[in-house]
Amino acid sequence: MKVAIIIGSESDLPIVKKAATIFKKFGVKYSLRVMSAHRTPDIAAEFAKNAEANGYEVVIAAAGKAAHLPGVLAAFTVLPVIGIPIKAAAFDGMDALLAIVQMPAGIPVATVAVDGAENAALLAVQIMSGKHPQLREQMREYRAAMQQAVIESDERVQREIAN
Ligand code: RP5
Repeated sequence: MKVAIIIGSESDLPIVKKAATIFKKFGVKYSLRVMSAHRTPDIAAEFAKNAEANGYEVVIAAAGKAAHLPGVLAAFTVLPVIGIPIKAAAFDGMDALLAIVQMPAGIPVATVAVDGAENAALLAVQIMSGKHPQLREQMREYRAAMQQAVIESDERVQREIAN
């Protein structure tokens, strides 16, 4: 079980580190590569064409500005592609969000929130859990831990602030 995380620029790295953290937690192998739909189009296309043969099950692609990377990768593979719009300078990530989410019919890209790397990784785990049932169990445990954290947060707030 292996996921590809592709970033359009090294400047996207701080955001996608959150996805890497999730994969480490779930014991999912991943590759993290810098490839650009505009600056290295041939490398990006070749990677996507070979991704399935190279054992990847899901591709995550993060890009900012005119964020064509997820769509271009999706055009060259039938693997599921998850796009992370990155908040770059000018439009608070709205530019990347629209570029990634508005795919033409036939080539879907599952788009998460702006800078939503954590959800991209969780969605990848959920997709792979169809083939790897142990991931589904881990996801249940992850949710239970999250629920517990919120309950504890509620208790803390009530104890320290509300009274
Ligand atoms: C996109 O342009 C990248 O994904 C990045 O988010 C943005 C800016 O890239 P740099 O100019 O920082 O390399 O292609």
